[in-house]
Amino acid sequence: MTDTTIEQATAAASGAAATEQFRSKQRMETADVDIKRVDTLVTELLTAAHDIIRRHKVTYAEYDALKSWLIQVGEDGEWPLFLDVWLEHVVEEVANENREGSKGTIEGPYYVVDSPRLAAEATLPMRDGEEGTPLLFQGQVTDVDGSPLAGATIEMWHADSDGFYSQFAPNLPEWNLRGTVVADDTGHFWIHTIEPAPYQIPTDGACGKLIAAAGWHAWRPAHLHLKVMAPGHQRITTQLYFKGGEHVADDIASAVKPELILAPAPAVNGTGREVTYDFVLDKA
Ligand code: MBD
Ligand code: FE
Repeated sequence: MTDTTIEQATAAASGAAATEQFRSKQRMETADVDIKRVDTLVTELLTAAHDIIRRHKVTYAEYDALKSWLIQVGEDGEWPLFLDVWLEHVVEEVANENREGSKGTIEGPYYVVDSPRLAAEATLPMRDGEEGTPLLFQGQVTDVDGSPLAGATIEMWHADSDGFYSQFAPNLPEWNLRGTVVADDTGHFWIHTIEPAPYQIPTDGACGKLIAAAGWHAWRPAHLHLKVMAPGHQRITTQLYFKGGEHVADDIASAVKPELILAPAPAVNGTGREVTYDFVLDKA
């Protein structure tokens, strides 16, 4: 544990960075949602809230607690965190329900576009002596017919061994544990990194306050984030977890699927562990 990093990492700082990232990469279609859809969706959402208020006889004290909490979510910049932890998993489920290829899961708030491009066999950018068990993550990208996808790209980003993401916590190199690996002519890749730690939602912000107030836990299991793409194919956004890891069975973000759990073995060459995982992309 690096104490200075923990002392200086605040909910408001990572929230502000996540809000900034979201604005810069906003999916274009969000700009123009059909008027009928807005009417239907917002009316149904409000009607559901009205039903809950009546059914549970919500008091003014509870209404005011909600109001001040919502204000704090905005002030802490925690809307990306809140939405990605508690809603995104269902959006992802609906978006990808007809996919035949590899499973995906949520993107979360900490993706950054344009990470450094790396060769098919590469080590993610990391500090000298980066803490954590070395991990070789290797595999092949194919289409649903099994044809190799030459030149596919595998973007990987993940937390360090303290559970911190570069660009969202202080004192980390800009691209620490982030890279875009270009697969070889047969779609193969070999990514050397370290195993991340579980991620704890900041306890000092609005989301942490909700978790404490509701008596929940604040943890996501250790995970690798990935985006895999190839020309003419649908991009997969996914995460991979580690068998037997803490909170694999009770992820606060509900983003674990059985197909996404890795079981690394001791490395054949060198130290640490290694695992093979292949990606199957649907045609676009
Ligand atoms: C994360 O690291 C993450 O992946 C998600 C989905 C939400 C919060 C933190
Ligand atoms: Fe994450």
